[in-house]
Amino acid sequence: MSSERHATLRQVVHEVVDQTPVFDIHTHLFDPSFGSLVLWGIDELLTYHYLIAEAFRCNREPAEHFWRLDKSAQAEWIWRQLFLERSPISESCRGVLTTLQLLGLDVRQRDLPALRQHFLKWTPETYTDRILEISRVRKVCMTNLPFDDEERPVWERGFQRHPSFVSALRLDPLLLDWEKTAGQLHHWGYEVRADLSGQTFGEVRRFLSDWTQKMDSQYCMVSLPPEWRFSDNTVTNRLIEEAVLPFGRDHGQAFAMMIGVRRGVNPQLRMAGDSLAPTDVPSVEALCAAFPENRFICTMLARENQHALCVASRKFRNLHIFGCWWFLNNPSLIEEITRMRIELLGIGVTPQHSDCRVLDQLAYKWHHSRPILAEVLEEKYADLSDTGWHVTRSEVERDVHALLGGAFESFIKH
Ligand code: HDL
Ligand code: ZN
Repeated sequence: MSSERHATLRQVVHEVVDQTPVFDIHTHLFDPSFGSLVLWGIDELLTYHYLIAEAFRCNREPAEHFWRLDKSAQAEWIWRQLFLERSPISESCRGVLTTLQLLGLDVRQRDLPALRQHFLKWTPETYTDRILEISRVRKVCMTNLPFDDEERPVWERGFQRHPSFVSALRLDPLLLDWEKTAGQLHHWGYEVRADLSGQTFGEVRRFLSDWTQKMDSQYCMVSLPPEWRFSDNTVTNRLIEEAVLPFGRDHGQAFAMMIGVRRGVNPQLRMAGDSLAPTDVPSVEALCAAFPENRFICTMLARENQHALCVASRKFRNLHIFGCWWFLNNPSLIEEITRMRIELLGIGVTPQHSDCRVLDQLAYKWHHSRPILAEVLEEKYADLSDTGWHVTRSEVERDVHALLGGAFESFIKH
């Protein structure tokens, strides 16, 4: 390909990827109506659990010293440990600075109190729209938990929904803590029994239907441990096969599985104390094969699982894979995984989601991921050009819209 054509292709691809609005298909963000559940601003950015884990490694103070501090003191401690006493070179630290830069703030003073002043002028509502605009994110999928005592009342009293926020119904307590959750469901009027007998599965399906309707949920989801196996005769699997999947077939709801988290390997770190392990891709293949009428969405936490998961998605058109999740959300791994996925799956994949917990993170997580996707796409389109197949700008726009949430929207559509 001529150097002029390559230069034009590069410019088109990077422009399109940079400007295409994103559907962020998995986050822990909330519609502004959720009040205190909406996390935003510099102190929340600095006390994101990724940074807590990194800061704890910098000294030997007892964990309780940190947990006793209030939010702003925690933020100041992390700012000192990770930004002042050593260069903020990790991806999580870089993200804080990218966000401040995109907000037009000057970090050269390294003055946290001065930086805090800039956040005083915002409200959750105005800041939400500002961050969505900076990030070019058109739609954000929340992680919604009817079992959360702070979140549930907001859904029960109802609220005016922000047009850019949609829901996903999170099922971890139902599928992974049935003993306790059965009691809660029974208290709410669902005739369920801890031993799964009687009308339990029908009543769980009624619960799923009620809350899917209340939230207008886009899909159901669960985070499964690395030990999960399709063939095990467990309460989790019986609830999946007898309740969640029949509900999914009857109501056109896809089922998302995020697999590989080992919760609380270091309890001292609280939410920052989770780790990972490789899981069993054949179990996902067996599920897709056994339930061809269901649609499955999947991401795995271990780098070691990524190639096999791509191949599984090649084998089953009812399996859509997504994201460079959590410990994979780093430039070197995003590039490796995205290149492999495009080579194996073409456009039928969702390369990235943000998993944001703090609203401001939308700005940096997409600002960091977009150029990586653009580099991979430019390389692949250049390879096509070398065969004589030259993509047009509108074809690049079509492909990038699909990769940034469009293909996912088609996949989950009823
Ligand atoms: O279970 C999940 O959805 C994970 O994404 C966890 O929330 C994790 O704590 C996280 O925030 N990852 O980015
Ligand atoms: Zn998450």
